[in-house]
Amino acid sequence: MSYDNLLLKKQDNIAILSFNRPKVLNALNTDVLKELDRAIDDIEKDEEIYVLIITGEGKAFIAGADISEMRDKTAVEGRKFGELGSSIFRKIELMEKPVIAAVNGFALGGGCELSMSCDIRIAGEKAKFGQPEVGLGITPGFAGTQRLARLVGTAKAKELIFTADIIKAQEAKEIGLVNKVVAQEELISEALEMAKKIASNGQIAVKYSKVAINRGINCDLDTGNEIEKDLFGLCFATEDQKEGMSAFLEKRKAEFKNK
Ligand code: CO8
Repeated sequence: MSYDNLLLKKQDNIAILSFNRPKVLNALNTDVLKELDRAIDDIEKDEEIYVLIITGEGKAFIAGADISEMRDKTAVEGRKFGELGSSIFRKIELMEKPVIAAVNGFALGGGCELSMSCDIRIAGEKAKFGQPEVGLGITPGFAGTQRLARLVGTAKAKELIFTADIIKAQEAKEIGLVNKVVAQEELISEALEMAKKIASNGQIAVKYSKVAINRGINCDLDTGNEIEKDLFGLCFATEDQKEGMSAFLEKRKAEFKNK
């Protein structure tokens, strides 16, 4: 697992993946996106990793797709680039493992879009969010129109996208774009604390809960309830369910084996 533009650290059952092109504020070009795709596959396959944290080196999380690469693209190339980013971000959203974005600085354009494909966003107090694409003469292209509208509602998404406004972490929290805002120097420790809490639970149950939410949110309530009931029932086929409930009744800490 070695990468040119990414750093991957593992501790306990948690992986921290950092974008590492600080000179260009971690802008996403084709090479970085392809490497990200490979890293996500590597992390998903690694059974020792339960939770993934994504962050950026330097003052930015990601300041967007790489404008110097995009400027001269044709329509066909532009669409292909959009497809590449969108498919990788969808892969992140559908990972079996929970993903936390630890947003350390600028999360603009493709950076905001990447953060929205993660399950949870924790922002440092200096983080800034926005979809400034219309100022460059393009629409958001890595599913920003879709995920922002689903997260904050169509009216706020339209305001942010049409004005290209960049908002501070606290406002991002107020509109429901981020889960919490923490002191800048405590960002990674706060993300790790949440990741450890998630990692201490039954991982099959965490995975099924993620599937139920992701699938159910795109269905009517009755279909969503059916999905939940099936996954709830399946939990009773796991050793973790017996262990979790026995531990409660025996007043001890559960030792999950993720089986
Ligand atoms: N692409 C390429 N280079 C970038 C980018 C970027 N997105 N952002 C910053 N950089 C580079 C700068 O050019 C600069 O390079 P150099 O030192 O060689 O001049 C370096 O990073 C440092 O940046 P600044 O000097 O500008 O740093 P500041 O602190 O003054 O400003 C900002 C920080 C406000 C973040 C500023 O850099 C900025 O506005 N960046 C661009 C933000 C932006 O518009 N992002 C959206 C890009 S479009 C996009 O993401 C669309 C995604 C979907 C595409 C689908 C296509 C089909």
